[in-house]
Amino acid sequence: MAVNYANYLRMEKMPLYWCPGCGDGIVLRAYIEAIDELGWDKNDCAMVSGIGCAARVTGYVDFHTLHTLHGRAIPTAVGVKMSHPDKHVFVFGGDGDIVHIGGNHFLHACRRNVDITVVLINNWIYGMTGGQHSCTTPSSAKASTAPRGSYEPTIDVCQTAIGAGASFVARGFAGDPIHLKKYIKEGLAHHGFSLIDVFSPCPVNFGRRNKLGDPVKLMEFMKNTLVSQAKAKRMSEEELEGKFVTGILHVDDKKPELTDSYKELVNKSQDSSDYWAKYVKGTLTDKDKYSITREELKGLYPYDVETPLKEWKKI
Ligand SMILES: Cc1ncc(C[n+]2csc(CCOP(=O)(O)OP(=O)(O)O)c2C)c(N)n1
Ligand code: SF4
Ligand SMILES: [Mg+2]
Repeated sequence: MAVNYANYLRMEKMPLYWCPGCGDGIVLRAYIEAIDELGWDKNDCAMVSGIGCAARVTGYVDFHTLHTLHGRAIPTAVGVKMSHPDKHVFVFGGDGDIVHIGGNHFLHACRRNVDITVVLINNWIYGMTGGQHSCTTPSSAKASTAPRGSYEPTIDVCQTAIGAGASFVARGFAGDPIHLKKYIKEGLAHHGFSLIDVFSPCPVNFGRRNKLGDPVKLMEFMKNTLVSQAKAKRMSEEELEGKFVTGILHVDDKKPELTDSYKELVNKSQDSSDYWAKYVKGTLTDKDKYSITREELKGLYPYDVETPLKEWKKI
């Protein structure tokens, strides 16, 4: 059945801010189609973004949305998910936002395996602010902060995510929206931290400065940096140098998910009658406080500094 895109968009906010030839709209379309195929109620969905061209998306989609600070979309989304574990929570953002300034938060969300989906629009540049280089800018490509070409090595976002503990990692391309939709859909359905790294052109602040021609030529240029998993298997390490592999690169269904682990901890605490359980439930009496043992105090210290410190003197 045809997708009713208007159902997922705030039509009163149109036209979109993005430049002609920008990949952001293609990624958004694939995203909406993935949600539509999953049949999720948009009122059960929350999208969080930071700042940047890609991050502008939270103004346009008709989910619950939060347009936060540059680099801070992920921790905000983690907070939303921890307090609403039954809802679908996702992050949309650029390479600068998610992995450059936001790199620290990115690593810890991967490690914690919290059930959010991050769609990273990787256009190799800080688009919104005029083309400064980011950690994904290809070596020797020009940027406003690298007029003679960047001399820094680049980061492979997917390998970084896998190394940090993400349980679903895929790479797609705005020039291949059919596969992109599939990766996004599988990432959304996955229970755990999912990342979809999407190579997407910024003809204005990357293509133009690097004299790559019109948006179609930039698409072709990006495509030539990508290889499918099947093809990569037949290539040597030397041939793979400077290439990025597309497809679903990693899935781990066994790793515990953070909101589940937290729920388990809360349930255990609720069932118990020890000092900490009473503290959490607010049923701690003065008698409990005065009878705390040194061993219990040691166990509690990292969580509750004030009360045990006061009680320490009374033991
Ligand atoms: C703390 C902070 N530092 C810097 C900025 C300025 N700033 C806004 S967007 C942006 C870069 C965005 O690049 P990216 O995340 O790759 O998104 P794109 O515009 O390429 O989609 C920067 C540096 C800011 N808003 N806040
Ligand atoms: S500056 Fe680049 S990333 Fe931003 S809207 Fe224009 S083409 Fe897209
Ligand atoms: Mg960018």
